[in-house]
Amino acid sequence: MKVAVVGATGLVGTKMLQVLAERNFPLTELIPVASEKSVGKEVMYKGKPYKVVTADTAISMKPNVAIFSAGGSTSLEWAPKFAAAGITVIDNSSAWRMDPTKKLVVPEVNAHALTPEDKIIANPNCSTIQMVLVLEPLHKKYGIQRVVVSTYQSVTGTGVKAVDQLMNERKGIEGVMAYPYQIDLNVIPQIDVFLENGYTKEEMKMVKETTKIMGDDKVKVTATTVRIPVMGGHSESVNIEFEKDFDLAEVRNILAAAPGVIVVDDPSKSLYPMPKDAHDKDDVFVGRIRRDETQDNTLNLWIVADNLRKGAATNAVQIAEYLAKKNWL
Ligand code: A2P
Ligand code: 11C
Repeated sequence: MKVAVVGATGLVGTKMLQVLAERNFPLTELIPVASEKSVGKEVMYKGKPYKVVTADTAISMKPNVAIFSAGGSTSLEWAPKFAAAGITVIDNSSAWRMDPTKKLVVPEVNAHALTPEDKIIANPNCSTIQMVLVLEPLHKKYGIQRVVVSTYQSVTGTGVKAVDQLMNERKGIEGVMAYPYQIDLNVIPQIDVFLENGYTKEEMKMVKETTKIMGDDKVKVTATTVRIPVMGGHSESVNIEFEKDFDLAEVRNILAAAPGVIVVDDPSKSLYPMPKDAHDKDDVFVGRIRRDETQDNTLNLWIVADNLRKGAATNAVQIAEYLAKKNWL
């Protein structure tokens, strides 16, 4: 299987190479793709160097699948060209997510929606992926009516420039700013741009993508997304109102059995998920599971995952694994 990684020199692209290698994806040839300025540079895969090529050259090399993480405009321009050449595209940008003709996939939740005809498949936003993995098994059992989520998001979600900003601020060095404000010793209640309704684009991604992935517009989501000076993963405080009542022990059992989810929840030992522990892990961690005592049928919990792993690279590679297993690539 020939695999192109478009954006192979970026933060998520680098993680994709790492995840493909770790999971032993059935890859016979790697085609790393980046912008013109990076052509000829080398990226490492399983200890061997591979030369970066342009998207045009990659198409002529006829990969079976191209995993994109090179930004929305590159995806809008290049994904249709790859697809027209018969190459399946898995795209990590927001370019195609809400296009009704494209599937938005978290394999544990809706891989069944995929068909061999899907040539451009969208990978959801990181903060959405980790939340739906936990919501889906509970929705099946108790029927979710409403979700109120507040996020605590890692600077790695913004990219290298933001990681540099945090590290420079920590060392007292002046440098490029990824955010309009200092992030070290601060909290910024804005992720991405503001929209006309007063919410940010990140907040509305969580609202709309959740409904599309779960395939049920009865699941209402309202979100506040916040950047914090943390590396390693995104955290989420989630309040979930169900149609039916639940038993807390049963909720824990459902989550413990859910694919890709690990329950870390022992208040007596101060055990709960933290981004420091989720870093470089493929799983989604859930804890602080407790009843909301102010309202019937309502649960509070805390979700943490590495946003570059399950939130981006791992989810995209899992989609590719599913397609490979079906012999659709
Ligand atoms: P390059 O390193 O040559 O700029 P990040 O999200 O971390 O900023 O990474 C973006 C990734 O997308 C990089 O690998 C970048 O390559 C790549 N990229 C940007 N523009 C293009 C393009 N037109 N074609 C292919 N890759 C691109
Ligand atoms: C962040 N969630 O943490 C964003 C990054 O739509 O894939 C990912 C943006 C996206 O800043």
